Amino acid sequence: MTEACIFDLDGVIVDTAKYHFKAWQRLADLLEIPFTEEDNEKMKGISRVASLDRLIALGEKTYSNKDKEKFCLTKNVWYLEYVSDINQSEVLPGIIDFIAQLKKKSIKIALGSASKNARKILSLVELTEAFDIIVDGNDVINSKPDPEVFLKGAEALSSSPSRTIVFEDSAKGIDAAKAGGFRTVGIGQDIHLGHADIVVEDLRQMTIEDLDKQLYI
Ligand code: B16
Ligand code: MG
Repeated sequence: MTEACIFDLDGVIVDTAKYHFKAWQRLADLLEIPFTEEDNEKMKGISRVASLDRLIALGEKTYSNKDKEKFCLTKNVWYLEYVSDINQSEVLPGIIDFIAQLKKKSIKIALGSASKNARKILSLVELTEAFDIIVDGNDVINSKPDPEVFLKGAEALSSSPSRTIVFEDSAKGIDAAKAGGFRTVGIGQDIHLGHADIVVEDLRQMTIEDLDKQLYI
């Protein structure tokens, strides 16, 4: 039934969401802006620039464009420092086996990430070759919750959104996939992802047959 699967990167394929949080937390501390894990949850899936705007709004501060550019650059330097020596052990549970299942069934696979570092991260965890198509933050104009990143992926794979599953760990990512007419699987907690078609903790024990049964009723 499923023609293709599109995976988000940070928080779905790789456990890098925690490093984005760590880097934003460090910037928030520097700017003396109160920032919690709950605030970070709302920044998941959105672009670097949009995330910074959100952080600044939390602190009720205003900065020049030049300063904002500098803050984005600094956050990214810290993020890259945190991920510099990650390896396949940071790939999230069940992902490698689930991708193998899809390959066996000749179901096409795309990456749909807001991150401009996506290709670097995939290379560090040795998963670049697993994807038929990679669409990331460098390839889109509109960031999630706009569906552009997923629609581009589906178009490149020649799959119809209604027969394509999007796997996402962020509420904004689920919004984006739904806006594009995709089937959605939330990876994480129901409290944040309750609007997805299905929510699971991770992809351990998951089969594509199970998903087909649950998603196409
Ligand atoms: P970068 P995803 C998103 O990746 C992250 O969830 C989000 O926290 C981050 O700010 C965004 O990428 C931009 O990332 O600064 O590396 O370009 O979850 O869509 O794979
Ligand atoms: Mg994510």
